[in-house]
Amino acid sequence: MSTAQPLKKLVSCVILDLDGTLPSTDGVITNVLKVLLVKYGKQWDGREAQKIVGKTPVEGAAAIVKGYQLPCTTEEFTAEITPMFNDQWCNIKSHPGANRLIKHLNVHGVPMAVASNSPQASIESKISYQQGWKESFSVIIGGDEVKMGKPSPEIFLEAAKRLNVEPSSCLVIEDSVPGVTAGKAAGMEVVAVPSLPKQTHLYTSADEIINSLLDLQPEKWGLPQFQDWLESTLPLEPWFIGGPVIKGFGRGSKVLGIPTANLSAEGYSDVLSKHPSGVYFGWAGLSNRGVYKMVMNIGWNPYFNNSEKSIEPWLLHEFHADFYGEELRLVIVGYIRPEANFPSLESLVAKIHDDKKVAERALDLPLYSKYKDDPRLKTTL
Ligand code: ADP
Ligand code: RBF
Ligand code: MG
Repeated sequence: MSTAQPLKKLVSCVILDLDGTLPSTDGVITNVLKVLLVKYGKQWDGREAQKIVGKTPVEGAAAIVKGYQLPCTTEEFTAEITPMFNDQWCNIKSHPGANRLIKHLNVHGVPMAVASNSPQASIESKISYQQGWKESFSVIIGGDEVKMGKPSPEIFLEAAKRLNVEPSSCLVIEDSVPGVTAGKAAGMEVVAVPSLPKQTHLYTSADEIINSLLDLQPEKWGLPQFQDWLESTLPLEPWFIGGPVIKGFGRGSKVLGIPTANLSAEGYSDVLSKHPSGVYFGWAGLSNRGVYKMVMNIGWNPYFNNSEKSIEPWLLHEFHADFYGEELRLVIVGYIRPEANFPSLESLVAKIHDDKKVAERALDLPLYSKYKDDPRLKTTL
């Protein structure tokens, strides 16, 4: 974004955590745990995720063995699950904004390191599936190369040493609480990108908490600013979703004066876990009607504190009827801002109207308007 930001502290290097920060390993880890736990007659309970995020593999395994009271030792469990993970690293996807960040820092010659609690071999394997990553890191350091993993600062101090810089010149980017603790203990600047939703209160020791890598502003740390924002929007690799409009909470038009169509979250668990909550925009195709400009929210609507992540597009056209059950198709072309909590209904409504203006204007730019004619917006009649 072009607005000047107060400088936090100058750094010269960036140390990145791997799992959950650059690639979203959570999906793969969850899938493997689900399969393995069934063999033990147990069922994966998502809440256990908190016990493994940011931990060393042994700590994670110990937490699962104990939490599910498995009739095996941590070592046996680790031996069983490790090959299952290894088979899955090829399926991990990079987080939105990860490639953009790595490319940006690389182009500007900012030295980068990866410091992960995972063993070196597994880091190498995970990174090898992501194009252009390996060459971009001057240092790659695994949990098996230090005495103590995060939350001990050791791994970050070792990374700084290998980068040949003072710890205070390093910016750490981390998704986990142990990682943030480790970074602060190392005397580094830390940006947290929490991978667990609604847990920001656990990350207060970080110097900044951001919702996703898309929201990182390197210039706050004296690093080169991203140049890809365009009229308050960030162009994204477009993605498509579609399905019948389902009933939501009935409060969009009634409480906010802003109707939002709801897409079933059930059908989109993959899409929802892949895309950070936030305000996006693009084009909407409604069966038998046409194609319209669209601005939408993905997230938990903190103002209403929803328990489920939802997709709520607002078609920027005067409709005077419900279209529940009708087929809605979306092409999402850009990002506007992270989802936020608002002190009042008026401020939330005002912000959503700002988003509308930003989206309407941006969608006239050739970069975005070209997707209006995408055949995927037209439903088969
Ligand atoms: P709910 O929370 O149940 O979705 P809302 O009060 O938000 O209820 O109303 C949304 C419904 O209104 C949508 O499901 C859709 O059928 C209809 N609707 C009418 N105009 C629009 C619009 N411009 N954008 C999105 N939905 C609209
Ligand atoms: N809800 C929030 O709590 N925080 C937000 O930042 C937010 N941004 C929104 C942006 C747009 C463009 C739209 C259409 C909705 C947004 N909402 C947000 C969700 C809004 O509260 C939602 O439409 C209502 O919950 C109605 O279901
Ligand atoms: Mg709605």
